[in-house]
Amino acid sequence: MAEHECELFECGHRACGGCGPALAARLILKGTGENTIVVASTGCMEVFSTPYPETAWGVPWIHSLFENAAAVASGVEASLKKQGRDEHVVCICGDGATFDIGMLCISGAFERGHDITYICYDNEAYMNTGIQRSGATPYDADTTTSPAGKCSTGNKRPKKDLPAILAAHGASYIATASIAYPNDVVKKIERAVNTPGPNYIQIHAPCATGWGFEGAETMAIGRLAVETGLWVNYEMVNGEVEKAKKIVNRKPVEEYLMVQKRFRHLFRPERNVEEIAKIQAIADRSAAKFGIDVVLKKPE
Ligand SMILES: Cc1ncc(C[n+]2csc(CCOP(=O)(O)OP(=O)(O)O)c2C)c(N)n1
Ligand SMILES: [Mg+2]
Repeated sequence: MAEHECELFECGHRACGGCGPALAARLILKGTGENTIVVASTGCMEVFSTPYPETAWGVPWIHSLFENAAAVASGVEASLKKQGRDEHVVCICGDGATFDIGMLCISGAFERGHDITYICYDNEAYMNTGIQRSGATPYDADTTTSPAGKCSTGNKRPKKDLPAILAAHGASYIATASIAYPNDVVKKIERAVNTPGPNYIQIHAPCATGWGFEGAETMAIGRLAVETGLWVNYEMVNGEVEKAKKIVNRKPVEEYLMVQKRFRHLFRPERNVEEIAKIQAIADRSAAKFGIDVVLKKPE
């Protein structure tokens, strides 16, 4: 069967309704095609897609530890090269595995220059173990290890800039994407696996359970992240930003924050004007950095 005609990531798995990462997996395999070997770290996606003896994966799939997917992929790639084989080697890992515990192995794999594509599905916390914060958790998000309450407004640290860290490793192609823009995800994955060298893709993948919204809203929440500038879709080639998705009349961050329980404390018991302004400033800085704003005057 020709590539893209069948689903390489099958339905019938055990993800929550409206799971952003499950959609990411489907889109990733549409981009890689069937000539692919997946290395997956421990996390939600591993758990919901491979309950023994079943699997949702229509391509060879290896489960690594939480921390060493990039090292396992390095070995797979080296072995394939020695055998003269040409499968794409792709890591698909959560943000905890990527931003925190797997950093050492990722750094080593990128520094050694393995021909792998490392993909992080970014649901912005350790969801599988009960919504603990990670280095990808955004400022002020309520998680079980950054609880909002009388003394705290949630996660106090900014989201780590992992694309910049991997650009500093000399990665040839880096892109951010969102499941709310499916064709863009597929195109970027295709480009990454067909670009030699270690490449990195980070996919924004909203989590209904961890962020606190109805499963039917996943796409709308994903779009709001982009439309407010809190998530920017861009591509970097050899360390330089080549393209960033422009946003016409960027929306205020409230529109994204107020529809998720993880930010509910910013609106109750009363609006926390100061904290919302800090989050607006994060979006404004990033919009200016990537030059995404297009301001059109509304007709009088
Ligand atoms: C060394 C080690 N520490 C902790 C764990 C427990 N653990 C399993 S999955 C996970 C969180 C995964 O988070 P992330 O990578 O963001 O994936 P998600 O579950 O959000 O999809 C943790 C802490 C483990 N398996 N191994
Ligand atoms: Mg996660």
